Amino acid sequence: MRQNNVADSGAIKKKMNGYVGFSNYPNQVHRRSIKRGFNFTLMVVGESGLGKSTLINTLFESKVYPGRDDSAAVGAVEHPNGVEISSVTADIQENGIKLKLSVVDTPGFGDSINNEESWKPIVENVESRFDAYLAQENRVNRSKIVDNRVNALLYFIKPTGHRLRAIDIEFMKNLHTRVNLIPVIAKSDTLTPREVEQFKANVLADINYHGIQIFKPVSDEYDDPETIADNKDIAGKIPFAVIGSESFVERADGTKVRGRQYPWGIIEVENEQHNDFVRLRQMLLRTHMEELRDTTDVALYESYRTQKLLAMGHVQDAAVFREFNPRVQQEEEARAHYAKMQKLEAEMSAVFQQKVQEKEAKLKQSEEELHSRHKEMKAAMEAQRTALEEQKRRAQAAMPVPGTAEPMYQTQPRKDKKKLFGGF
Ligand SMILES: Nc1nc2c(ncn2[C@@H]2O[C@H](COP(=O)(O)OP(=O)(O)OP(=O)(O)O)[C@@H](O)[C@H]2O)c(=O)[nH]1
Ligand SMILES: [Mg+2]
Repeated sequence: MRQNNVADSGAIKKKMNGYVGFSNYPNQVHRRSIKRGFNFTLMVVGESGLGKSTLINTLFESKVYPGRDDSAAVGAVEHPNGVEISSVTADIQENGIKLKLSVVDTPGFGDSINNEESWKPIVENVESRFDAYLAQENRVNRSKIVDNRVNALLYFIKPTGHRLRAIDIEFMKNLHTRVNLIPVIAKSDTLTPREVEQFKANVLADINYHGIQIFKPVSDEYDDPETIADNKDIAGKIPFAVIGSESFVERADGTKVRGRQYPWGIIEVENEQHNDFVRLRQMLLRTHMEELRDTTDVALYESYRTQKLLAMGHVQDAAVFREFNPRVQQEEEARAHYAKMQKLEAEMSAVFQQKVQEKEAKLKQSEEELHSRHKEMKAAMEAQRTALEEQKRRAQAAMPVPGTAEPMYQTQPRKDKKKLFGGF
């Protein structure tokens, strides 16, 4: 069932099954994001028939975390620049944090007469999203900015098993300063595991040779060992070898999983031994979502904006303007990221300390209250005891002394009493 063929439907309703996990990472979440929710836009591009639409459906329908189903979704369609581009959108809410996930599907290229400029409509689309954002930034009321900038672009590479083709290199070179480029090897089930490894190496070599910037998870010395290991693992999988499937296959143990059936066996989408789909999804939606958004905002968009303003004849402060140098930029991003983390940490520790102080003050207060209550009760008991002792003493005094018949004191005879009051 093809679900994102939206040329005429107008809207797609989609459900993101299961628990995504983006809210699990406190360092991924700005306070602003918590309050208003945030957007994440993923775009898929590549030659026709490489499984882009299939992968999108796989992504939306795969269970990220089995056993939970807590999302509702709305759909959207876009037609910027006249390119038939459709997007599938899901509104996901997790732990009170809202995420609007949009996956933009583009029609495959490679089948048109003019292949040389197949990247053009994509660049135009990506830039038009920057323009839309820029226009909103320049408005007086900036409180309701809609952010549809592309945060990551999956570029589908044909599984030839050889090297990158000219069309791939051309595309990536034209896009790498505009988007977080994530190359994936399409339909990786058509290659053997050995071929996949070799092909990955060739692709990476070509990417390096041509100076193409791709998105790579980078660790710094402040990351915890687990994150460092995770980043290394993810980085080692690039370019991700993926498979997509919209149907289920039966495993030897009888369970049904998303995958592809072959005469010799099955390939499972969500099996890390079979392909890198799970790792890719993890990186996009969990571990590196915030980093991808940050890079889009502070590096890619900023550099576009600077160029645009310069082209429009604005004189830019030399301190603000800098040549686009990916390495310098990366270092700056790392520094900015570190500063952000430090700030976050300081904020968190301040909040923590405040909470501790409040707790301590409260404890102290209730301790004091207890103490004074204790004192009051003690005084009351003391008073009661004195009173009782007084009573006891009097009662003892009233008792006849053993051995004498006479009481110790006598009441006045009645007639005296009368006499006493007689005068009134
Ligand atoms: N072997 C294999 N086939 C796949 C895979 N993913 C998709 N296909 C098949 O490839 C064909 C094309 O898939 P689509 O998802 O329509 O490809 P597309 O990239 O969206 O193509 P366009 O929309 O024309 O650009 C379909 O028959 C899919 O079933 C995969 O991972 N492995
Ligand atoms: Mg398609």
